[in-house]
Amino acid sequence: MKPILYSYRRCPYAMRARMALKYADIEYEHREIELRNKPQSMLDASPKGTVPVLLVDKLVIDQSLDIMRWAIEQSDLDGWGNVDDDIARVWIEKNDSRFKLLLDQYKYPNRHPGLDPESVLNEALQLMLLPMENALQHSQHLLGSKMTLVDVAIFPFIRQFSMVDPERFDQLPIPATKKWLATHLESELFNSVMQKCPVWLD
Ligand SMILES: N[C@@H](CCC(=O)N[C@@H](CS)C(=O)NCC(=O)O)C(=O)O
Repeated sequence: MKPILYSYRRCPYAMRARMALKYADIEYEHREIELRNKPQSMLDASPKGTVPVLLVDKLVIDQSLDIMRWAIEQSDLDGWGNVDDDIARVWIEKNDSRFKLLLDQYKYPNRHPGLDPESVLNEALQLMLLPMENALQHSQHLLGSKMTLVDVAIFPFIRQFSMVDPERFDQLPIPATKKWLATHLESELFNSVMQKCPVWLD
């Protein structure tokens, strides 16, 4: 049986998982869900109710990074997994914790009426975007001359951040980061995992 992926098109965690599965050339059954109406079969497999969830026979992988790692264990022709684990962890943890929080604050200002979006943007710059710019001024990808799972894990979140206020993002002094983002946005890999799929019903 093919693996099954429960996914949501616009979810950045699901995007990174789909990109890794595609990269590793893994055939799977795609089950597009609605976050407001999650299929019972997904909740039975993973009661925490977040996407992505990958089912491989009896194995349930319900963290996006674990799905990425599983995918590149199957096939890793371009060496996405050849990284210094400590450096990779620092980037990804920063993205998934503090930067994700700032992203949500920036994206949903109505839910955070006490916060000034420009201050949130500035915090995100200091925390994530300027360190990325520094790295990308020196090399084409975050960890050097080759793309790795770190670039792919982080890219969907930077994309989402850039889309909150594209004009404001355009003004930021981060040319190398914008180029990195544009390269990912234009990539066949990304575009191939963004096709619209009908919603799966149990
Ligand atoms: N740590 C999880 C986070 C996944 C996550 O939070 N996904 C969101 C969608 S982007 C979700 O499913 N949220 C549940 C909901 O909104 O009900 C992972 O890396 O897979």
